[in-house]
Amino acid sequence: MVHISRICLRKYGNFLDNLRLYVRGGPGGMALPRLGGHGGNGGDVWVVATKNMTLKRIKDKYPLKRFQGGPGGNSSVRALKGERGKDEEIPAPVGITVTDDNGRVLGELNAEGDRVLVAKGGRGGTPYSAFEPKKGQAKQIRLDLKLIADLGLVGFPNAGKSSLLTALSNATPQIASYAFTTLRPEIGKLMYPDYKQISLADLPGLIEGAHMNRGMGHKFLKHVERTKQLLFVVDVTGFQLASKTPFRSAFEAVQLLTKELELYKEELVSKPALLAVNKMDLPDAEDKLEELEEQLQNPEAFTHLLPDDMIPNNFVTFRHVMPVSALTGFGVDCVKSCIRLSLDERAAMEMSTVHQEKLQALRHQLHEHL
Ligand SMILES: Nc1nc2c(ncn2[C@@H]2O[C@H](COP(=O)(O)OP(=O)(O)OP(=O)(O)O)[C@@H](O)[C@H]2O)c(=O)[nH]1
Ligand SMILES: [Mg+2]
Repeated sequence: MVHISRICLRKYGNFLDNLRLYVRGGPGGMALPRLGGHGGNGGDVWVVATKNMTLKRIKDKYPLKRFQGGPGGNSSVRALKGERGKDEEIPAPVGITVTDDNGRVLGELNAEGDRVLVAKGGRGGTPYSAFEPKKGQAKQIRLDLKLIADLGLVGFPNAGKSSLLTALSNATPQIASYAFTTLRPEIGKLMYPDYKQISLADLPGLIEGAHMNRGMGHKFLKHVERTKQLLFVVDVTGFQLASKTPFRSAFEAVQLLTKELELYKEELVSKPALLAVNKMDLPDAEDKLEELEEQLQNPEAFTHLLPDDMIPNNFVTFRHVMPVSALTGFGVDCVKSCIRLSLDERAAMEMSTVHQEKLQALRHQLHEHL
């Protein structure tokens, strides 16, 4: 009898698809009432699309997640007009929507160099403001990676990704027995009895060498970045692209796919991931599944099956390993529930982080007012 699902404990990945930051414009400089001098304006805070940046990198580089513009210079006898405060720039990845805490969109970063103003510096003191300098704007902002779907299907060609999407959702992608049937992402919606909807992106198949752009690899891998979680799909009987390329078992396929993602962008591998072992209707599928499960439990012991340079640095621990047949419908309901479970768990975890951060921000504000 086939195990319907094996739940593996997996540390939640550290891939980030959103990040909250505290930003504050610099305070305006002091005026000089005696000589009618103006204080300089405080510096602004900008989010700037920068090459090779990720949300995780912002968090690692700025653990406090607080950004402040420089203070405006005070007016003095030597310089009646105080200097303007220095602008603060937050480097962020391309493909980001910037919102404030109320969900209002402040701007989008669609290309390298795009900039969004998130907090204006305070005006320096002037005779018109009774020489009182102003504080800069202060707010929490949120950077959200623009996602194409909640989950993305990752697999070699012909694994049955499009067939699985068809079995799970209302989508009708093209299905065929030749490689690279899918060339553009197609999104399907998974409907649940409580009206919750989850989007699943059917992505083009990856091949060995995708990270070096083989088989339009980069274009395809880019889509994988833009989903919250990954649904790996492998053919339980293995895969061979062409008669001249090596045959890969399901275990090898999992590890080679992991390595391709890792070589493209290491963070991708830290996304929560599930594994659908497809084509369970084929002969010997149960024996092969058993072998795969054994190998996945102790992948280090089976690295000799992989080319030396294709052993992943970190093996993916799947949140669920789900045998399924997209053709007969076996296990499809289970895949659907596991997907829901995985996303709900992640959302609950994120919610508790947001609450903790809000609490921390309140404590901070209180401290500042004391
Ligand atoms: N026996 C069997 N065949 C399947 C199953 N799922 C898919 N197939 C067949 O496998 C072939 C490839 O299926 P697709 O769904 O197009 O595979 P894909 O992963 O989307 O392939 P690409 O788009 O080329 O990457 C088709 O001939 C399907 O009919 C299954 O559960 N059992
Ligand atoms: Mg396809």
